[in-house]
Amino acid sequence: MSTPHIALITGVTGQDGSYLSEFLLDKGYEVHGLIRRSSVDFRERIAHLEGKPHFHLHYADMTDSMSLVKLIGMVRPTEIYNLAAQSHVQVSFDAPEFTADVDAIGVLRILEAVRTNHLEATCRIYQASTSELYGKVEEVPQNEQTPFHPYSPYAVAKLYGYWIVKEYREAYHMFCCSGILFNHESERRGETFVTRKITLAAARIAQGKQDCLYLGNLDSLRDWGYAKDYVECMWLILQHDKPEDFVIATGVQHTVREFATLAFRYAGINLRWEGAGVDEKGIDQATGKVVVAVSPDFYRPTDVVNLLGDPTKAKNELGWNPQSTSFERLVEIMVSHDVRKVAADHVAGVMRTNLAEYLEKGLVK
Ligand code: NAP
Ligand code: G4F
Repeated sequence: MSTPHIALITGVTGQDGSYLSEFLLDKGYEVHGLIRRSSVDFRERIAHLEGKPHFHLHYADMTDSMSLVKLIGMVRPTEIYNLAAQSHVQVSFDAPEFTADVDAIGVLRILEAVRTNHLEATCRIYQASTSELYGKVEEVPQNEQTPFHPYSPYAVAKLYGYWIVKEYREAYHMFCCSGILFNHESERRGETFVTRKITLAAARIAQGKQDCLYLGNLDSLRDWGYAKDYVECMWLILQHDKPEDFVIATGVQHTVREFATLAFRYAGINLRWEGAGVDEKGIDQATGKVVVAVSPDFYRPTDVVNLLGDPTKAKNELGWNPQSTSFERLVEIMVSHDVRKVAADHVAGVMRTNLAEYLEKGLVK
């Protein structure tokens, strides 16, 4: 009988954790997810998986070593996907210590929990690393050899995670790897990341439920891919014959302004841009109304403005296709989802959280 595939996913309730759970269940894995205690039991992204016989959830926390040691000892995973993180860059300026605890020391806790349970030889570990490591970029595009220059408390914490994984690989011969993933988005993306903030606002504005969308740096360039495509790569990295780090990206770059222009177009609004800097406005060509404006509240103390990944290594060595979902298709998927969601919320008379209003007033970053 072949060895059973047992995966432990930290961050299972997040965007990537939910897609990865689906992907691994389809492959026949026994999937265990780490969840943390919260005052509201709201696990929207994985609700459809709960109750499935091969899907199990366990309470623990990335800031609590003992809970991790116990959980890993009980599950005895053959693969760990460490996706848990305080993943919002702007929030990391407000909560830098918590970000470091989860995103840096949390990685160390996972590695040590594997060693404590003597699973080094049987458990492969994937670490959710990030293009934010390139930060104030030293070259464009960025590949596995590009020097790092982290440019936020989040990126500095993630840099520790990257290096400690490399250290444990060399010191203890563990199969642990970092996927250096560029931005990947979806209809499950958190609502305060720029893409989802835009697609939800475009849907609401088109349906008369919001007047204006406030954004920060419109010139920022990102290499945006589809999250569903990226979780396949996490798995491929752990199936590779040797433990290595990989850049995962599409190799195509767009500005925040371009994303907004396309999202509004898919929602039925053609934008014209006028002005510059904080005075720039996106105007609905049909009505002349300002529907996008800039608010300095969304500027960051230091911002990463030129991310473009070179996925050649992943393409050649893992056989991964970086272009399976185009930028245009990604925006279309997100907008059409949010147009339906906003309409359904209205029909059902659902009182949404005040997030939309807060976002509009610039009270939530
Ligand atoms: P996400 O949606 O923000 O999900 C983060 C997950 O981490 C959630 O499940 C969250 O749980 C969990 N978490 C946070 N603090 C925790 C703690 N103390 N203990 C246990 N769990 C905790 O993030 P994502 O977009 O799926 O990204 C997944 C990973 O990839 C993250 O590490 C992120 O930094 C990294 N990454 C993401 C991208 C991207 O573009 N999406 C790119 C590169 C790297 P709750 O639901 O309880 O909050
Ligand atoms: O959507 P963002 O908040 O994503 P960011 O900072 O690139 O981080 C995401 O991707 C990383 C991979 O590179 C992950 F590691 C990380 O966990 C996260 O998933 O912002 C994208 C860009 C930034 O330059 C930001 O300044 O959009 C700019 N932006 C402009 N207006 C805005 C806004 N970002 C947000 N969140 N909200 C705005 O109103």
